[in-house]
Amino acid sequence: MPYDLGALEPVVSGHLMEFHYGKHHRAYVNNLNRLSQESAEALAVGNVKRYIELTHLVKFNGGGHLNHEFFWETLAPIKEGGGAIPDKDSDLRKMIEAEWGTIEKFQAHFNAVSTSIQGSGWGWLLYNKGSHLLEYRQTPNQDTPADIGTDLVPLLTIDVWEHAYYLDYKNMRPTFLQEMWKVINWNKVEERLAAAKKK
Ligand code: MN3
Repeated sequence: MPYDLGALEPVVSGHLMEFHYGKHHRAYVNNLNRLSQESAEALAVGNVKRYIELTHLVKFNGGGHLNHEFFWETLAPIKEGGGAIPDKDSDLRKMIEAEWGTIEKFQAHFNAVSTSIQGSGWGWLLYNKGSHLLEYRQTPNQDTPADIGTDLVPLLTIDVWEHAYYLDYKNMRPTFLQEMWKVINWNKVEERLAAAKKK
């Protein structure tokens, strides 16, 4: 965790983070550890049927761990630069403007489409290594961008599972999404874009 649990206030309360990081994310990690051991045991005794069942659970809990780890690093406290929009001449800003016109229009698009995700999932800003363009995509449940395509490198994500906002925002997912831009770590997003282009 790159900051204290209360450091994202007033956008995300420490109380919510205690549950989201301390309970939900923790559960994915604990399940993943247990399941990898069970999988190894199933394979060792040649129980392929059980192994395949466990693989689905490994994918869900492993995705849950990876997505949350990536999400925490996508955020930063306001006093540590959270929400500070990238410079006009930065590569990231230019690429967002080429795709959506302005940062504000990109955020509005991201919020509108992420609001419409049915049930649980994640909204993503991705770099497409094939087209060399930025894309918005969404993943259901704990699917990761790797489940959509190997050319897609994640740059930014917001968790829209109900547990990500209910304690602070009740059922108001659109308000939660609007507020979250105040704690997006754009420096980190720029670093990820630079790294993705070198791959
Ligand atoms: Mn979550």
